[in-house]
Amino acid sequence: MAAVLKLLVLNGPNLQLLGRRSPEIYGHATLGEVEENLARLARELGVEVECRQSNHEGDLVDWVGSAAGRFDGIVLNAAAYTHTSIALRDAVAGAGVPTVEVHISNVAAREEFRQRSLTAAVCLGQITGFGVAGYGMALRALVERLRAGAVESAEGRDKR
Ligand code: CA2
Repeated sequence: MAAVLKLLVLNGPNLQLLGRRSPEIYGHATLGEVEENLARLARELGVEVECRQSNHEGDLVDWVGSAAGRFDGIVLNAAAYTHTSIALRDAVAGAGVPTVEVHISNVAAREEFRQRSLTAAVCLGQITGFGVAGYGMALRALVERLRAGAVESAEGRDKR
């Protein structure tokens, strides 16, 4: 029997403020609520999910870097590091763990500096502008791809 898929959800700087400031941009749900909803969705999908948040670039780089062999996929909202971090892009590319980039707001419709993502090109794809529902969309997309064998799970990578 195939192992239960394990997905890592990473949130970057200032996302601990979700639901507490700027609701017109980021909505009313708190990060805790987003994580609870993802845990519920994971149970529905029959997968495991682990959620982490950090304001520190190095934490995100370390977590992505150590995901290989432990997680089958990553949902990544790197927040402002999306637009600045070559280190995070290199970590995503180097880990070889299928990653979906998420943005709560529609970054394409915001300031010019938000319209460049350093990480998107090394991700499977990007979901932006659907509010916090984007996290669930990303989780479903990853699970679908992994189950279809379109991308390799940690189990498959370990057997290589
Ligand atoms: O839309 C997104 O998800 C972003 O990744 C959010 C980042 C921003 O820098 C990106 O350009 C787009 C900002 C996260 C800060 O989160 C806050 C939440 C509530 C109040 C203030 C900040």
